[in-house]
Amino acid sequence: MTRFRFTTAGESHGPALAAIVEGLPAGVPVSAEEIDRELRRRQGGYGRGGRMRIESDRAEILSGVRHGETLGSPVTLLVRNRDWANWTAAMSAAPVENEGDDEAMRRVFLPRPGHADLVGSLKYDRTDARDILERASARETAARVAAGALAKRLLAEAGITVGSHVVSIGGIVAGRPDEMPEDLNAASDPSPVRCLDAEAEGRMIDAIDAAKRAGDTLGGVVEVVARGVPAGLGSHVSWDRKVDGRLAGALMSVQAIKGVEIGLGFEAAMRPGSRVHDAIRLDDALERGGGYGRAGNNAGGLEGGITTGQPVIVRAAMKPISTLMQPLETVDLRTGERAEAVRERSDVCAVPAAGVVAEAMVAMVLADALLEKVGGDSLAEVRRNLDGYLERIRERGVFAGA
Ligand code: EPS
Repeated sequence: MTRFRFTTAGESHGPALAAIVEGLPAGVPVSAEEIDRELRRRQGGYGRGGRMRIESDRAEILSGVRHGETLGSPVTLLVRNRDWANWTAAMSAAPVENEGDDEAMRRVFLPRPGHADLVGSLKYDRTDARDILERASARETAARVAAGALAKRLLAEAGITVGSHVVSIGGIVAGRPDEMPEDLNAASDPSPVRCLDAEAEGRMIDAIDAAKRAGDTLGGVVEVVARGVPAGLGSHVSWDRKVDGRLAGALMSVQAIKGVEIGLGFEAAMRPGSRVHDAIRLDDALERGGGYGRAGNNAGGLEGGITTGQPVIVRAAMKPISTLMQPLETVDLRTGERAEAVRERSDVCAVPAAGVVAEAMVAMVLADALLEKVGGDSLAEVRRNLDGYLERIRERGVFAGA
């Protein structure tokens, strides 16, 4: 990310998470309430564990916003961990007296297969895997969602919306609606698993209950849809400017994500080209496609690393959470003895929340690509540049049709 950048900091049970967001133009309306709405969406979903009953995530805006509008300067967001109150000694930045008390320090010597516990401990030369898992925890995604809310606001001001829904949980696959709802989140958010198929929703909930009883966890697939994306974001000219690669990288960086598909995805590899590629026609209906439309959208709104003007459709596959109440075999980091992995409080399934996190990541990649295309130091300038560009490609479409 070059134009819109963000970084996060903070441990899962430290005092707070923070995000610094750079590159927002001046004049973007921003409110803590709007960010908090996104944070609440991330906290929800059937299958979450005890932590979400402790937290009620709220963003404090520490810089970059004045009287409800961005200044163009870096925006700092802080999300406090309420659970910190229970961890002040175990996670103290300063040395504490009872450091030798492994239990009080909540030290972890039994790394969980699938988590960063073992590899992080090797790489950073730590014996207490708590030094690793605190940052590897998906709690960090709260900061991403807060930052993503700013990107979403910028995109909304430019006519671009980003929503998501759950495609599958634990192997139960939702039926696909004939047409995606225009306001995707309005349709998916009321579902406890953020699923558009009511019949599959019931089976997903049963599967989560069964996994919980068995001390197990479940993964799944989420889909993000971005609408109103103009044709021409990203570029074919260099590998690191392709929007599909940037989306895949951004989504794969989310905790527990193991795969990303765009449009038809892996299915495209099974079909002949005639049943994959989306025929081109002159079509005014695709408002931001420059007067060109398509017979379908198997490409997921991306060709040659450039957006086509059709909805951008990306799916991410989340593995099951690696903290199991019926733990797998592991090795004690102190003694090398065979042991059972640590049981920590955790979620049974966080797939519905992963959709919200995926929206944030997609929004930040698209905000970056939008600013790269049209530039602008103020929101008004971004809009003017975007309108000028859209007019130019529309003229071309009209010309081709004449
Ligand atoms: C999470 C908070 C964490 C976990 C979960 C995500 O809180 P705690 O560890 O205190 O229960 O519930 O993280 C994991 C499942 C993980 O493996 O790291 C959150 O805020 O999303």
